[in-house]
Amino acid sequence: MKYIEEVLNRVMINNPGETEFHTAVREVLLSVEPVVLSHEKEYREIQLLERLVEPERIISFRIPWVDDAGRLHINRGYRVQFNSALGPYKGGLRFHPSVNQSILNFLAFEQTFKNALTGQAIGGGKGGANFDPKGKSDREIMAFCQSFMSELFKYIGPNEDVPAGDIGVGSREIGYMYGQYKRLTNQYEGTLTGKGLRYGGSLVRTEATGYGLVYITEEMLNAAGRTLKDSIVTVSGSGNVAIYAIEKAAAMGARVVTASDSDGYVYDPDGIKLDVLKEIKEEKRGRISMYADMVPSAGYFSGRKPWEVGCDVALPCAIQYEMDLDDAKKLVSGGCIAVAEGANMPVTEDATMYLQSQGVLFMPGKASNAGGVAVSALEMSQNSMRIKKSFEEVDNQLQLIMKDIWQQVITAAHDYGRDGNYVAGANIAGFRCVVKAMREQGWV
Ligand code: NDP
Ligand code: 2IT
Repeated sequence: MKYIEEVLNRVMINNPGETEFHTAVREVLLSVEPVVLSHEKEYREIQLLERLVEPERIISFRIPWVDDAGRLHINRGYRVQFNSALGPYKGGLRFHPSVNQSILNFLAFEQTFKNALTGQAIGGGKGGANFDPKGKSDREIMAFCQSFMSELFKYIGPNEDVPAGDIGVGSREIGYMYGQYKRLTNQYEGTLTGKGLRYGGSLVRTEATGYGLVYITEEMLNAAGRTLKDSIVTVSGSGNVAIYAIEKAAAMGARVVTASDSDGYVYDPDGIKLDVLKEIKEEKRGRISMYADMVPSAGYFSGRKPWEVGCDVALPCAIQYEMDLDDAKKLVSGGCIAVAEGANMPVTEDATMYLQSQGVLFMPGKASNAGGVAVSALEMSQNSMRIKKSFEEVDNQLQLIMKDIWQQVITAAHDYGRDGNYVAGANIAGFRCVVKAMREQGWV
């Protein structure tokens, strides 16, 4: 049996039922096959793939908290410290009812290669809880964040593990967790990123994932003789990534016609009005359906996804597996020429293969959404140096990082005879970087 198949089997046996994790490992290992084949003997001897797919540490803990009616609730919290070959564990915290070991293993595994692509000194990690922030009062969110941090603080630190936001965790939650971390440790240090601008946060961190996604999408389009200018763009989600992807795409001359949440999507043929979207989502914490109530040109489609709307470019920015094969077929018949993942693994495996087979340009999340964690790393270095960089400086660095990722992706794809396959390019480039560091650091 081939080495890769042996390792994949081992992952399935050691992590039963963890389908999201299995899928993520399979995608990476299959696309780095040419690299593995040329080093198979050495990798086997040092158990390189076996070590690569085994998280360095998994922490899980109980989170008791009291709601506004005085009732006690128990949730489960996690931190997966997957790989520290390139730096302290780095990655977001997700608060969502779907959170479980499989989803966090998949996200932390992906994060390891994404972080490598940024060129920054950060290893891979991810955490969170199966807590549903929807409908919770501000006090309940604070109580939950404080209880979560009362366990997590034991395992994190500026040179150890630096969490940030993800689904359900934005600046409010990071603020509450930072306050509790500081109270427990008596240290004012850069242990979380995405902090408020007056207490160690970096300019551009809020915008970074969405902006970075648009920067690399433009690179990919330009290489094919196209541009975002005058393109029709569909976006899913209406959270942090979606909002700033819409903002930057519109600034670059695209017309972004959709936004969504887990209840449905809005279609605004005149282009999504960002001030209205921000008011609904950032201030009122409301539902996307409110957009259609506030904007006469818009329609709301309950229980549906935006991929049925004809577009040039689609940017899925919500959650894993939100675009399946049927959606991909609709996109192709609607004229879509490019898909770039803002979310982590929003496009299913079969949908990805279909899009690629139809000649649709496809950029995987570990390359296209790396701008967020890249600016998190810039926040870490600003905290260490006790300096604050200007918006322009950080934005310029972000643009350079996204250009560099694009170059790494196309170069790796070319070197291994996979020109145009950006999934292979991103996986190979990230893999080579992590594996080189692991080899040089010995059997740990
Ligand atoms: P937010 O919590 O800010 O927003 C998430 C959005 O996705 C919400 O609009 C949410 O709607 C929607 N959503 C959730 N589940 C579904 C679903 N089943 N169908 C349709 N929409 C859904 O999260 P972020 O914007 O931070 O994260 C979005 C994605 O981007 C995630 O995959 C995350 O891992 C990834 N990412 C985030 C980064 C960051 O810096 N924040 C960096 C890199 C990647 P609802 O309110 O209904 O739940
Ligand atoms: O998926 C991701 O890259 C994030 N949620 C951001 C992680 C970070 O540490 O900024």
